[in-house]
Amino acid sequence: MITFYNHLHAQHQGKVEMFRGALVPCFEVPARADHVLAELTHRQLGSVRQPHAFDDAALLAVHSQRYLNFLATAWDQWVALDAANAHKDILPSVWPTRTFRTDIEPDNFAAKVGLYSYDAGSPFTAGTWVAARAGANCALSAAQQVLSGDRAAFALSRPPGHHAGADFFGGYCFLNNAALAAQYLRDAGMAKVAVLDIDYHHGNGTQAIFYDRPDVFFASIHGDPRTEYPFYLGHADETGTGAGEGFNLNLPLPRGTGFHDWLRALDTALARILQFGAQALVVSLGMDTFVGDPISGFTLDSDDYLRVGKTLAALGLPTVLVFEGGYAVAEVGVNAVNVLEGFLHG
Ligand code: OKP
Ligand code: ZN
Repeated sequence: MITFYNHLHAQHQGKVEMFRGALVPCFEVPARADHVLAELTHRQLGSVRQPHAFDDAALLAVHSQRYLNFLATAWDQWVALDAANAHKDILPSVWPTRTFRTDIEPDNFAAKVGLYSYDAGSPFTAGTWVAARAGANCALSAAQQVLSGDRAAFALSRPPGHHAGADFFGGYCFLNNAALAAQYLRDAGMAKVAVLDIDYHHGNGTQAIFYDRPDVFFASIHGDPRTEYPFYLGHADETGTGAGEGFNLNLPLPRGTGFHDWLRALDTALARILQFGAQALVVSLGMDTFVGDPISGFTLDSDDYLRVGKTLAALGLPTVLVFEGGYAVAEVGVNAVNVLEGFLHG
């Protein structure tokens, strides 16, 4: 299996995120991807390549023009406010909630940041745009590889993507890599594509992007949003809207859920994906379901990921795997590569 590795990922390196009234060190750190790359290389699970370049049209197929303009210019706007800002990350502090307008982009920079975001935990840094863009290219390259006939491909990138919507960032995510891959497969002529999100956190961005569409089925297994981030989306009664009604499946599970119950949810999701008639599968591969994850609440262990990979492969679909969360840094490499090994040799 070919891996497209985001060689520019370390340019996105947030310093702090807001947590309980204090700025604490970021959980989403460059070492995460380094560990996966090291384990992949060690176990020789296929070649590692740099992503191909894609033009803006591939991004515009998912994201809005004004959001992409903002991402591309945010850092320069920030430093133009005050040269000393070059040493600090951008973090939002004001947002348009219910009753506010979002159709007018404010001139004020802080107001712009808030318009395009939804939490104070996702620092935007000097290299965020460059890194996120190269990451999107990894997902698109993996999709292209599968279109050319490969059974599967892996996009090894950070920052992650599944919380990013068409026009907002949040949850450490800026460009929705999985959605970009799925849309790329659609635009290349695959009529039905499924996105399966097995990160601990609900993929609210991906769900929102495809919520009114019958051509991309979205299924997600995640911590119950009543207690788990992103809190405001991911309930079982969200089944799609309009033409997309019936093409969204949420399987929230309580904090503390173990592999047995998690695997039953996976079987449910995979059965629905088969019933849908998907021609290709995009997996949002979050490794934060691991028992040792510092910000999550499921209890999968490292060996369980071999079985996860084997189960995904049994679906028999061309598969794009996209790296998402996973914050037990020392173990994230073994866990992610176990999924790949289970997929290939399970
Ligand atoms: C991103 B992905 C921890 C706060 C958690 C956001 C979590 C984003 C997870 N102090 N903040 O889905 O792994
Ligand atoms: Zn997550």
